[in-house]
Amino acid sequence: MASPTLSPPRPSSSNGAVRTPPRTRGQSNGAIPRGESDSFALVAVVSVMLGILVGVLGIFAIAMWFDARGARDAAEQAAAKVTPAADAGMDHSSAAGGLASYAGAAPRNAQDLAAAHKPFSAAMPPIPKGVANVNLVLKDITHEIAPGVKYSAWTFAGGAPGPVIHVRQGQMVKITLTNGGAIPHSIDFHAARVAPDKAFRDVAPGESISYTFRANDAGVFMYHCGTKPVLAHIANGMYGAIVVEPKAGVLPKADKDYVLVASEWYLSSDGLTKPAQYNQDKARARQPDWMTFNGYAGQYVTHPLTAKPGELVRFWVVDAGPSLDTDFHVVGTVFNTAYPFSDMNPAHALNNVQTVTVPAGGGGVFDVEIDKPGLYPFVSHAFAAVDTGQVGLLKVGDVEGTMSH
Ligand SMILES: [Cu+2]
Repeated sequence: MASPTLSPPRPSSSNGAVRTPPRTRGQSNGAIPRGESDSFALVAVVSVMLGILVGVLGIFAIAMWFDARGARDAAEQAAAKVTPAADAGMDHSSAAGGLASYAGAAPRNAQDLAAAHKPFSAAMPPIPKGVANVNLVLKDITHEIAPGVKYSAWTFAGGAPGPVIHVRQGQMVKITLTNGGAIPHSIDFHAARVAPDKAFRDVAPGESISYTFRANDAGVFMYHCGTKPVLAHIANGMYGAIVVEPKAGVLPKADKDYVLVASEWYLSSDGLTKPAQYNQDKARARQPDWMTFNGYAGQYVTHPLTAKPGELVRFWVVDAGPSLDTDFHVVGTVFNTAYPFSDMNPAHALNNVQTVTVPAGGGGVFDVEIDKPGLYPFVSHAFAAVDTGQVGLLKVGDVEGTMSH
């Protein structure tokens, strides 16, 4: 946990001290002439008075330092008081201002760890038949967000993001959330038109909630925990995507469908030796340490998504936030078709555009067809996001090597 460095005031004696002139040695056998003896007396008096002054100032300085410490302690205690007792897994010590960045922290064997990491599957799962039964068990886990960087997360079904859900427009969806965590949680589906005070209500640890909705709105939607403080629950990993595929024939058939969930991570420590926790100050200041697609920095750089030349690749992108937008862009090409805000009406689509914003809490769908074999980075073109991990590669054709951006 980062605590502010309060350096005590420098002792007043270290600056502004008056130097006494170097004592001149008596030239004749140690006897001091009268005039000189007077001036030595004066210097002695001034020195004593300065000594007293320095002492008094020193006492003041120490008193002020204790005062500052007392004020800081009081602020921390006050911050602790407004923190709900149920906030296990959060670090509030940063209430005194810990915005130190742990972006890019990595162990020596980071490359090996990245290679050994099993990437979150971006491939679209099949559509279940009949009612889509979605059973999510919430678990508190240690989640790796970058090579060797661990985080104490709260996750739907054991991962951040939670599982990708795929249904067809008009299909019934039955959600069941079982709370296997330590504090209350809930589940809010953006694809649902339901009374949130009932369907999205808090579930106590050990209990379950169930509700159904008909997925009449096509697109890619966020789901997330909506328990207060929502900022913390989303930042701790409680989100995922549901794809509501438009009715057959509305969209051209894609050869590859990939789902990406963008998110930010706000860390209390570098997470290398022990799992980091949520840092409230950074989350409020929107200063993430890491940003990811599907919960792990740069995982599709090491393990690229693939396509053959000329295939239609469709990206279904949700930005889980909690607070920053994703400016989706594929380097080296132009979106043939973009469905901003995941409005899937083809008449509203954009053609031949370079970068499209996916807002926090929203979605967007992007079609690309790439003829030339190569490695095409996909990014949030707000480049601080790339710098902190929100980048992957689409490998078109059978090409070698890698490319980082
Ligand atoms: Cu929650």
